[in-house]
Amino acid sequence: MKVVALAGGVGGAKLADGLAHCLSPDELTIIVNSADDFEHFGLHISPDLDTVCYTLAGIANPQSGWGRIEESWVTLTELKRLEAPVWFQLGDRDLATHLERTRRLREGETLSQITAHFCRVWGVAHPILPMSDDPVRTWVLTEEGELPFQEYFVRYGFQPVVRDFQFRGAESAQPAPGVIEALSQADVIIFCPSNPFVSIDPILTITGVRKACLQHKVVAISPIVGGKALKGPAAKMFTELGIPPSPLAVAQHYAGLMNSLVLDTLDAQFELEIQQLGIQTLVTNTFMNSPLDRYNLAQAILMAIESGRL
Ligand code: FO1
Repeated sequence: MKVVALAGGVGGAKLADGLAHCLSPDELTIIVNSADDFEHFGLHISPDLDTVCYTLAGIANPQSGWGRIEESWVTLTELKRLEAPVWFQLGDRDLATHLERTRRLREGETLSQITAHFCRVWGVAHPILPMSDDPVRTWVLTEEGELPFQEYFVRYGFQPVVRDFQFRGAESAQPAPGVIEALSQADVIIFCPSNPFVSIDPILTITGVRKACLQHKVVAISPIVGGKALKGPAAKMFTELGIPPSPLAVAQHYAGLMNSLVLDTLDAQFELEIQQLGIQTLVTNTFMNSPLDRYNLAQAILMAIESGRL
């Protein structure tokens, strides 16, 4: 079975890792949001790409889910002494990634070429593609004004109340090499349990991606469980946009695009209402607290797809 997974940050990376333990590199391609990318200290930082790559390489920080395991913070400590802007925490090992990515970009390599090279070095066999090699940047329109995504998310701890989102540059951004090819060959496209507004939607704005989704079976995993986001501000965003956060809200967000939704056992009461929208459902444990949880969830989803339940 050929699977394409669309993924954003930590939740997406965990399911992508589970899928990578069930499917061969020929069977699974992971397309990652690059609209969270930004420049800091003159370095090009690709948080979602790094989170997915580090996770599949087994070198992600298991506590935070982002950044590196066995990280040291010498540079950040010295930067703090120099009164530099240290609101975005860059560890020493992680810094090597950003330094080398930035150097290669300046030499003319593309983000997807650099990602492929890093994956080779880190021993990641499954193809991980940025959604685009062109710059797309998420801006969050809040009650306090418009903010670049990482300022909203990290600097202000996603406290400002959101009104809308913009993916600047998306209109002219081309899909990265391999993105449309992978989507067109997919038996199923999986929307990982990533933030619908700022992780999956930016990928869907890239030319050809939404159209490919409309032509294929799409299975989404709800990132909202028990009215809360598994991680990050997804539930808060739904609430601030006037929508009670639930798997039903996720189903309605992806309406017309998605055939099936996987929801947590804690939310089983929403199953009927979601099915009444013409969406197939799978109710299972979606918490991924261990690598075994990731594998079990991926396996349950793939088995349900193979048996025609999803
Ligand atoms: N998230 C934080 O909440 N605080 C940080 O200081 C932070 C640093 C960071 C450094 C490298 C990296 O790849 C990711 C980092 N993240 C941090 C996570 C990241 O900004 C967000 O999780 C994603 O952009 C949202 O998907």
